[in-house]
Amino acid sequence: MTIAHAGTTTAPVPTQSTYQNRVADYWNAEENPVNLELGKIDDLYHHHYGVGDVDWSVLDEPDRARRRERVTGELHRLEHAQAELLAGHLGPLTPADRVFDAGCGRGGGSVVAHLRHGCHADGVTISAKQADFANAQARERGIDEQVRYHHRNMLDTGFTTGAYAASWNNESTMYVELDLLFAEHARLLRRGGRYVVITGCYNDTYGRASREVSLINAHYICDIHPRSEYFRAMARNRLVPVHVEDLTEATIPYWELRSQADHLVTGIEETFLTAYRNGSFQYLLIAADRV
Ligand code: SAH
Ligand code: GPP
Ligand code: MG
Repeated sequence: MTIAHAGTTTAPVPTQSTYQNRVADYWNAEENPVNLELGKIDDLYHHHYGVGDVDWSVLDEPDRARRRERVTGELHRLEHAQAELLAGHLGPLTPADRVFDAGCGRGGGSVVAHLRHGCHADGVTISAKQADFANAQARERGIDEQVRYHHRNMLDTGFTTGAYAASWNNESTMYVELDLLFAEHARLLRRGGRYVVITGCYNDTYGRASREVSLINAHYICDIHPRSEYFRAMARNRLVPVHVEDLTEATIPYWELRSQADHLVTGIEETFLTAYRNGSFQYLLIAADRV
């Protein structure tokens, strides 16, 4: 096992499949303005969507450049609110506690959790480029002693058993088999530790995956799970839900604004809106206790 010091650590990744190599390629190459332009605002780089009501007055701004800037700021505010919502379910935590950010992207979520709780954080991403980027950000903030990012497989982290008071997946469960993922969280969390997931899942009451869900899978190279599978896999892995929240209604305004942000759209916006509106897809938060 490689011990974490300042800078990215890369452990051998024996379980990495061809699929996981393709996922890593996607994230090593990813440079969407919708992520980089938002992150630049306050150096919190998120790879997740937003929640909450939109301030629609941003679209009334007459000056084109200023309008773009305000739309960018508004989308970032909503993505940040999502990260704070998740971090609020991790606690209570102290600066002595350690948290695990599974599928950490460019690192924003671990920074938010650290700033809120003072805790130590270990973020893991399958993309070496993301881990390097996130570690550079932590150094610039002067929090690299407490917040560290690792280029590893979240299914097989090599971290210490029982060392974590809380852990989470923010929009990263659709890349892995849930049983393997939850087994690793259950191993890392101490008894009574908290696990939180925010994810897009397909709705079992609709039936199987809709056309829109399949389009989202193709767009991101992922495999969205049905809602039911989360609860089955948690029950099999000593994770007992304590709070479940359907965030679908809360995320739709973000997508409505994003679909009108000509300078930021990626082309997937209408698919998300259709998927949420036709009832085939849900945005879900689950908080669970490790028993
Ligand atoms: N949680 C972050 C990023 C979500 S994007 C945020 O909210 O901003 C999805 C992330 O999952 C990417 O960083 C990708 O590298 C990571 N990921 C996908 N499969 C992974 C795996 N097997 N192990 C570690 N990270 C993985
Ligand atoms: C968010 O990342 C997207 C994912 C992690 C994959 C799919 C998520 C679902 C809920 C289905 P991003 O911020 O990089 O996406 P985008 O570039 O579209 O903003
Ligand atoms: Mg994004």
